[in-house]
Amino acid sequence: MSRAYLALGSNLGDRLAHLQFAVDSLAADSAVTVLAVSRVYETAPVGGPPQDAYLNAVVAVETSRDPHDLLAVAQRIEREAHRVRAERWGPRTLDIDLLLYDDVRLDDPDLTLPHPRMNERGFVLAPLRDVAPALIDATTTWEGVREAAVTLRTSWRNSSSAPSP
Ligand code: A4P
Ligand code: MG
Repeated sequence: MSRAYLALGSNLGDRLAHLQFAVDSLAADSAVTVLAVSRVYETAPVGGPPQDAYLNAVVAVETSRDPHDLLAVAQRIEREAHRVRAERWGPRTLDIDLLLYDDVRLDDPDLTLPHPRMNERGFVLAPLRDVAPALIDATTTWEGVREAAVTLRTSWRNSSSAPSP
């Protein structure tokens, strides 16, 4: 079993519903157990064209899938959320990035680990700190990142650690 951290982002449509869909879909995968879900942050867009604010969160999982397989699951969930890839860093219903996977370092064309831009991005580091406080300095603050007044539910229904009904 491996431990991985995934970043969720949405700035189109019902942003919270898209993040919730991502958490529920990850939990529904029989090879993925959701261990923790961060708070939700409302964040100013970084890069790309002028666009609306994002909601961002991070999910910690345990998984028997290898990194490429986990990325494939993330991309399937993005497609199910009707994500349209129009332009890089453009607005999206749902973005799911793989931040960390154990101590794996990878530089494949389709998968870089750790995520190459995570350390410069408050919208990733603030929620990552919620679920992995040992990784990030407790005193750091980031401009354009604020806690949103909403939370994500954790669905254990279909995960392998689901309590018996
Ligand atoms: N890829 C390589 N490594 C990874 C990885 N570790 N995790 C490849 C996920 N994907 C990885 O991604 C492009 C390609 O990256 C994929 O084909 C995959 O094989 P994409 O999701 O199709 O496109 P993208 O998300 O537009 O590009 P990218 O480079 O992932 O953008 P970022 O860096 O994710 O930035 N501002 C705020 N406030 N909040 C946000 O969430 N997100 C972005 C997107 C920009 N600004 C933002 C936010
Ligand atoms: Mg992405």
